[in-house]
Amino acid sequence: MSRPRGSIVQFNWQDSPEGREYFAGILRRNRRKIFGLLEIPSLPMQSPPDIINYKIVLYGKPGIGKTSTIAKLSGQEIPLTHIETPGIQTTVIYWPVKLMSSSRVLMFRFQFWDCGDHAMKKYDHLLPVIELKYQYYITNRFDQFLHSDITEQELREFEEQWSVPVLKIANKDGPRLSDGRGLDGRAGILDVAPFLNTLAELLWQHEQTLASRQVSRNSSNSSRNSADRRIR
Ligand SMILES: Nc1nc2c(ncn2[C@@H]2O[C@H](COP(=O)(O)OP(=O)(O)O)[C@@H](O)[C@H]2O)c(=O)[nH]1
Ligand SMILES: [Mg+2]
Repeated sequence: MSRPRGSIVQFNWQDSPEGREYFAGILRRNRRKIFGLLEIPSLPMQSPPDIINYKIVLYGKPGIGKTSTIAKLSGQEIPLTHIETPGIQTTVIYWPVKLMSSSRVLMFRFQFWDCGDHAMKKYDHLLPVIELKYQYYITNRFDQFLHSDITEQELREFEEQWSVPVLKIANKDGPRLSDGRGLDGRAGILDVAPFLNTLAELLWQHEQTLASRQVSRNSSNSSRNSADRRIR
């Protein structure tokens, strides 16, 4: 049974003094920093968090907003028109979160894979063999819907009916910096925080469930083993 959203991860932490200190590591001169494959953010020295790696593959029909979603999440400008994504583009997004229970900070490192239409067709034999650990459904264009068009209730019903968590996003550029040097990184972080906090929370929750199943399997194995020993 999944716990309600926001009960594992502190959803407003990015706006607190401590949160700002960690989020400063993913900003450079007030814009979102672009990370190379081997780069890591500078982190507060006194308590460096564990880094948790995930590969997130976005797939779906052309023009539905995969590239725009990654642009929004990484603080880059949204493409105004649909241009076919060449090959497979990867983008690294670091996202620190604070857990409710232990006050532990975790640094998620999401490596987003944006599969272009051509690459998708060319390598579609790969999809069944990529081991998809978890599947989520992303719904975008939330900037265009009036709130009454799709209610939270309908989203929750969809999640229950299909047993898949839904993440929603509005791929629309946030405010620009006053000197015109691009998008305001901090404002962008607040915009995407509900999405990335939810993603981190879902993954953390799934991992905890797997780990506890493993522990109970191990302990039932070890009690069976000790019973075996007693019988012998
Ligand atoms: N208004 C609005 N437009 C969006 C949104 N997401 C994507 N788009 C637009 O949809 C078009 C196609 O998106 P794109 O990311 O290139 O699709 P892809 O082929 O799945 O990568 C782009 O022109 C975007 O501006 C959204 O959430 N809101
Ligand atoms: Mg694309």
